[in-house]
Amino acid sequence: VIPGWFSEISPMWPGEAHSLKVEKVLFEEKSEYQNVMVFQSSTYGKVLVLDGVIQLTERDECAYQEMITHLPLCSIPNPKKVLVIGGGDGGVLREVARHSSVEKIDICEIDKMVVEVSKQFFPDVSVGFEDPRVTLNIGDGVAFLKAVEEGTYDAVIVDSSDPIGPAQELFEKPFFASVARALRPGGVMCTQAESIWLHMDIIEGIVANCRQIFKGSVNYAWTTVPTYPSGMIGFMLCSTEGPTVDFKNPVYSIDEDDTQQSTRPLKFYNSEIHSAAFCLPSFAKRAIGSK
Ligand code: AAT
Repeated sequence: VIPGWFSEISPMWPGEAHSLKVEKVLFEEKSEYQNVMVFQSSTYGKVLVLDGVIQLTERDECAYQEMITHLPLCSIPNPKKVLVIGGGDGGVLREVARHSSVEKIDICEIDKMVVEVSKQFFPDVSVGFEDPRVTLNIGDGVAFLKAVEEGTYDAVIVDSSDPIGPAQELFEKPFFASVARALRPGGVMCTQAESIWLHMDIIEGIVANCRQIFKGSVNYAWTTVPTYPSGMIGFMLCSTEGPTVDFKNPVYSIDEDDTQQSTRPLKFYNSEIHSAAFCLPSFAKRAIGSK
């Protein structure tokens, strides 16, 4: 450990640790679920850390939040009801709110301290909570989904932390089954699906589970996020039986019709990068396959 630097050390990426220079620790407290820390970095703005793992930095959060949101929402026409699991910082809500077709945005985050800390230190991210279409539920996403009426949502976005800690069940088959149940026919799920450089075993497990549960399309996409382990992170995109969803060819071009364009233009996502996100390196293509 280098003094004055934050190093992201975890058994999920043994033998490596990305480091950021710390200007000042702004917050550190233990919540009911995890250790919550915010620091000012020298070059990535403020950083949110849960149990020693970077969840977002001000500089590169756009690459994650825009992709995890617009990949699913631009793949279907006129999404109306959207559920976010996790995502207590509000960044995914901010992105969902760009879609003028959306009428209702539910979010279920397990840890209210994440919401409070985001409102205090990350106003440009937590701005997502200000949209009147948003209803915040504090609780476990697994339990929340079990209580949802069948066929409620057009899209479910799982903005989850890594499968060590409170998010473990969000990577398991029963959870995917309740997501599929909560979706309308031809509805879509996008879930945080880790790195092809570090977690091919986890990804293969997610893919196998999703192929069994989701009878529509099942595709892996990815984006670059410099402050996430290995500098990239992937998403699992799935659709339920019903109208076919062709994830690789978006049906909606938000880049041209962005209701919030004037306040905060999209920094990362566009239709070209949407399609490109599904192109996989050969080793990943062999392991994941395509359908
Ligand atoms: N948008 C920031 C990126 C995240 S946040 C993941 C969120 O999921 C956290 O706020 C965490 O409290 C919440 N969470 C974890 N488990 C549950 C659960 N069971 N139900 C509801 N919410 C939950 C993800 C960063 C990925 C990091 C990659 N290394």
